Amino acid sequence: MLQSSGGVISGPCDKAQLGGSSIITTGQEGHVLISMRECLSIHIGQAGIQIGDACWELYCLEHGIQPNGIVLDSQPDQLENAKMEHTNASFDTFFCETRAGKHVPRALFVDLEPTVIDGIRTGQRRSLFHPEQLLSGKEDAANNYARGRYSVGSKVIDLVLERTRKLAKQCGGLQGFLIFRSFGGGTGSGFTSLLMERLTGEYSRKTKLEFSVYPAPRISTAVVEPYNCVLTTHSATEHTDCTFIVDNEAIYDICQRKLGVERPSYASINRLMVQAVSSITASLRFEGPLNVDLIEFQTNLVPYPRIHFPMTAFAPIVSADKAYREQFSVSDITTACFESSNQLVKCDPQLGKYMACCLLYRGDVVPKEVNAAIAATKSRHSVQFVDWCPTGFKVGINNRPPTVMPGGDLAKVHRAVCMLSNTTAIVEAWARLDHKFDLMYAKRAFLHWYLREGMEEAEFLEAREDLAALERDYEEVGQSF
Ligand SMILES: Nc1nc2c(ncn2[C@@H]2O[C@H](COP(=O)(O)OP(=O)(O)OP(=O)(O)O)[C@@H](O)[C@H]2O)c(=O)[nH]1
Ligand SMILES: [Mg+2]
Repeated sequence: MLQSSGGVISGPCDKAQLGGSSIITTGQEGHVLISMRECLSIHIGQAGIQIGDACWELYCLEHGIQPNGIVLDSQPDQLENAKMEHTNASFDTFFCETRAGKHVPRALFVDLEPTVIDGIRTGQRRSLFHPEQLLSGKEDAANNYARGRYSVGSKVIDLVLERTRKLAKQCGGLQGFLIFRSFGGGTGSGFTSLLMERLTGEYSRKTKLEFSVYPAPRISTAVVEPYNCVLTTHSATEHTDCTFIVDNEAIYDICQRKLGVERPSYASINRLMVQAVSSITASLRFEGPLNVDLIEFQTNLVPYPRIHFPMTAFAPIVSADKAYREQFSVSDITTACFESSNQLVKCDPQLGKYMACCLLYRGDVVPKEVNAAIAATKSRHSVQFVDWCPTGFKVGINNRPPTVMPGGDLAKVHRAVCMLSNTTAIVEAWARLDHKFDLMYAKRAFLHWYLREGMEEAEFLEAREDLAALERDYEEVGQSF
């Protein structure tokens, strides 16, 4: 375990200024000593759990950890990443090592019903987790926020908190929580809202970041998803520091158009999503050039507490059969991030203004090329920043190229980038949802299901007003002086 008092940086480390962007680089043998900053991942409901499964599959591949939790260092040729990670314990932020040398994810899987978690219990990574990390109840929330939060959810919340405490106790310096869920499911929306409130009560100083699946009409399973989404956004917004929205519709289209998957399954969608999740969390799991911890993301991306929904884009997205024909330069992948076809949320960035931009590169990338790519981007008219914000790009480089999952749709590439940008364009996603909410609510359609579980109509009105205020907040930050 790398431990030092207060996060001392030692070793050959230089900080290069790139016209408004800062890059910290470390020499090949250099060490950036950090105090232990563990992250707990909580995967809630079907979407949260299935994305979680893909996520831990990828993390294990990246760190050379086998599905049984043992590091693959006895056969270093088998996995190139295992070799790289051999002397590197940074992934202890995400994995807890037992005395027997097994690496157990610092994660909790929670669902109100058993079938999805049973898939993990019997799946390929069944021995990766301790049984206490996989928590399921008997009946789900039936797509109903009120059941997830009040009637059904309230019966399991104490057990979930108890298991969370147990995991938190295994941490030397818990940094925060990463929450994975859908906005539209009853458990994902309702139970998550309840949990976030309780986590704030118990861990008020810890960061909470969310990866939340935005409902897509083509893929969504219930007509009431806009209700659930508005209700959970209202109640969870003040308990979340940053929410990365992943839009199933956007990713479905990417899988079809760019990866040639005719009818993308959740597995295909999740595999693409977790590449972005992996890039976002890479600096927390790998020792190296730029250690952007959760707080640093937040500081750069969130100018006001409520304006905390960055847009994610990823490049290159290229299918496995094109692996050896196409290679992409730093300039190519940087440019691609500003195109809507590489965004994980459906909205038009040209209609909005940027407040912040983080570029997280992986693989064969040098600062000079990044500098040139950013300069070219800034000169383009289509990329507009708000008046009050310097056009600063925060850049991170992780020298390890992205890892592809066996049997996945993505090609192995030498370099990739994930862009996190706070743009006013994302308000489009809220407006779309609010409109759908209004259509149903005008007729009070499906409301009785919620009232029957003890909710009051006032909560609907309050939530909808809050979302209207959020739309106005975004308009305001985009206005010129
Ligand atoms: N990306 C992705 N989306 C999913 C997945 N599973 C479900 N969804 C989406 O999530 C929403 C439904 O929520 P679920 O996560 O299934 O619901 P839940 O949280 O289990 O809640 P209940 O089943 O109502 O108790 C829909 O918009 C689905 O399209 C998945 O594996 N990946
Ligand atoms: Mg479910």
